[in-house]
Amino acid sequence: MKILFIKPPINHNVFSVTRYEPLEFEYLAASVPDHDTDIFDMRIEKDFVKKLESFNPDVVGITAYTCDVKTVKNILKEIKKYKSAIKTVIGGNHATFLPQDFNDGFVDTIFLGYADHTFPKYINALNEGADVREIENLGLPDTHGIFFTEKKSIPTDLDSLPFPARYLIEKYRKKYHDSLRNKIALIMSSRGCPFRCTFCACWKLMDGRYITRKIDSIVQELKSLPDDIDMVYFSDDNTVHNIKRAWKLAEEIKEHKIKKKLQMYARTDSIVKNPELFRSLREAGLEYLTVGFESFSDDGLKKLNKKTTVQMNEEAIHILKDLGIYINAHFIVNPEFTEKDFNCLLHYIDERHLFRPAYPVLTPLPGTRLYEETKKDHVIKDYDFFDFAHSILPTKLGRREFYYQLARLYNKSYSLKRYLKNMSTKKGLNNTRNTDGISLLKLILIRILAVFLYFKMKNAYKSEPLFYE
Ligand code: B12
Ligand code: SF4
Repeated sequence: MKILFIKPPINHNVFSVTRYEPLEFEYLAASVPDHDTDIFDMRIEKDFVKKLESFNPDVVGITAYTCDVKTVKNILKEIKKYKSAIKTVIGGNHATFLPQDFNDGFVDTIFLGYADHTFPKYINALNEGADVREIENLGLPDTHGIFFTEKKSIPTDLDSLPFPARYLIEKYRKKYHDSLRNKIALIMSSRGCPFRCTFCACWKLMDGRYITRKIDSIVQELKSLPDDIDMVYFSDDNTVHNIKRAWKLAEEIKEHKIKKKLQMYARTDSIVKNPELFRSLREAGLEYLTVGFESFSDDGLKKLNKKTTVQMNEEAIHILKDLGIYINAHFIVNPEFTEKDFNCLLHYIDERHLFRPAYPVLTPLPGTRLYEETKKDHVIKDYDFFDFAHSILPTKLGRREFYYQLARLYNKSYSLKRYLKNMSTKKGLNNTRNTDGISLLKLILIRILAVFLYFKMKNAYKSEPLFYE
């Protein structure tokens, strides 16, 4: 069978200076080696109808974050208009938690959860004319609604999965990069998370379990990456949860002399309890660590069920700064913020010399406890705005004031004045440690973009489909 995977274009609201490889499709393509597969990345190329004409697929698979749902539904409609015989299939986070959103006559099959085992079963069933209703974890839309096949736990053996079919994205390889334009590859080393944060549904995808790949297999995959890849991004929910394993990973990477810059996710409790592990990971190449600090107050952390404390966050910052690991610091902006809260957050990051902060607005993503608890209060229903820059929930401040404060927060965080101040403070293992790896040239570029972004964010209330004041 001929299978085409389509990565949708980036949502027009999302500001993104990065573009990462579509790992989900590389895994799915690898799961059906006997079939003819291709990937079409609409973040790079636009004309998918031309691709349909030239490739002539039997099956088209699409993925969708919540903020992409509207765009993806339009693409699916166009595909069916072009040729209704093409089987259209959808998967990913949104489809898993709100499959009913795809019951619109343009989708043949909805995949629920990780599909490494169900996708090949499905393709083989189609190929052989067998009944797909025998396959677990599918939603099959029909005129009466969606027929759900048996729900089964996702297999936990990640080592039996074939390596991602990276040869399919060779044509795009030069276009995948991080915000500093490092050529980047993604690697999945674990899945799931044992924590239960209220704003996150990632843990649900693995039914609350944390499963990992064997270190040998990760090392083999790292070794198989093209030489010109500068940076490897661990696309896990919680890369450093299993400490013993993380030690082994660091040791093996060093032993095998793998010279790539690494980027991972970690929680502050893992950092504080294991500073020496992070030294070892640093020696193995860990350059950027994404850390969900989430809040500057214990009360805020408690409400999010993060199970960390401000004290822990504080210690983690010191450890990482001392080790010279750049911190991608995430802080959630709560719609209940007052002007004082915005100021406290700014003060917090300033005092701690955090120079790569991101401020996602608390967003009730489908599948989260937050979504269930707030469903009736959403002031925006349009999925295009589930972009972490708009507030789906009512804001305590007026909408105009809320976005002004958010724009100001970003503007001040990345100001030239802060940069120069941080440059002149104590230097550790790394000369630019207090600017978290951002060079002056990079900052100037950020500042140019920031002018545009500042006004976009400040005026976000004007473009909202529903707002009140
Ligand atoms: C790495 C990552 C990124 C990377 C890029 C990933 C990429 N390929 O482009 C970066 C950091 C750039 C990123 C950006 C964003 N991300 Co992100 N990201 C992740 C993370 C941590 C891992 C994703 C991954 O690579 N997994 C490994 C692959 C192999 O698994 P997978 O994608 O889940 O695919 C499997 C199944 O879902 C299923 N499947 C998926 N699609 C399809 C399609 C078909 C046809 C089928 C059959 C099956 C199928 O089968 C696959 C194989 O088993 C997830 C967390 C998570 N647990 O999902 C968040 C996550 C997906 N991201 C999320 C979001 C919101 C974003 C942003 C929109 C945030 C923002 N506002 O900037 C941006 C989007 C930018 C863009 N459009 O490119 C949310 C999505 C939630 C939602 N309901 O929408 C998640 C779940 C995190 C969260 N906050 O909860 N992200
Ligand atoms: S936010 Fe992070 S720590 Fe919390 S449940 Fe999600 S992946 Fe786990």
